[in-house]
Amino acid sequence: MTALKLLLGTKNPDKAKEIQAIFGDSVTLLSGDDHPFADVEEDGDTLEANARKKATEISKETGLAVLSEDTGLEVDFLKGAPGVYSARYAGEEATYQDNVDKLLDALKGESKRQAHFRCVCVVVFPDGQELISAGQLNGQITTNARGRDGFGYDPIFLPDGFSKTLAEVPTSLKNQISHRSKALRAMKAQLDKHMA
Ligand code: ITT
Repeated sequence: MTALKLLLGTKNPDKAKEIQAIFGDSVTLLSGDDHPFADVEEDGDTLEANARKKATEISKETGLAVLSEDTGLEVDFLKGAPGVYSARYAGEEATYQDNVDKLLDALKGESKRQAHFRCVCVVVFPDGQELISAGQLNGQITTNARGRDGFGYDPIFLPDGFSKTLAEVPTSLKNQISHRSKALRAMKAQLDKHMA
């Protein structure tokens, strides 16, 4: 049986690497380098809306089945912020470091530091059919950044049950426990059913 082909509808190379590592050879992921697509404005109010919008628009543009995802870090003390605004928490052109600094500042002196990453994946097929899945990783925001692996908010995220941040553990371990791996594994199960 030939592997399912999906265009990876993300412009974030850090995410793309993780998705490739999690899916392995079980799905053939096509790249935006070979199938270019325009930027999609992420103006939805929810992770679901943004993931769906990205997959739908990129599928329409390319005529391919597309996997997109939207991820947010939801901090309890901040009533779920930065959430859907995680990429631009410190401004439109914010770097990972800017966002991390702003979040550490917002939680300065605060002992309530529970948070979770939530990832929503959407696959849209050229005929408009759609599959959706989600994954969550619970943890705490540290008081300072630790570690060099991972990306985004990983250096300040301590998963429950771990004494190291997501940036201090090997990416292979992050990919076993992460919000993204949970959402992608759930998506893979749906894809297998869909293709059967
Ligand atoms: P695409 O929309 O092109 O996929 P993006 O970087 O805009 O890429 P998101 O809106 O989903 O993607 O990501 C929001 C931000 O959340 C992202 O820029 C990172 O700062 C952060 N983020 C996402 N996944 C993360 C992870 O696994 N670990 C740490 N931070 C993460």
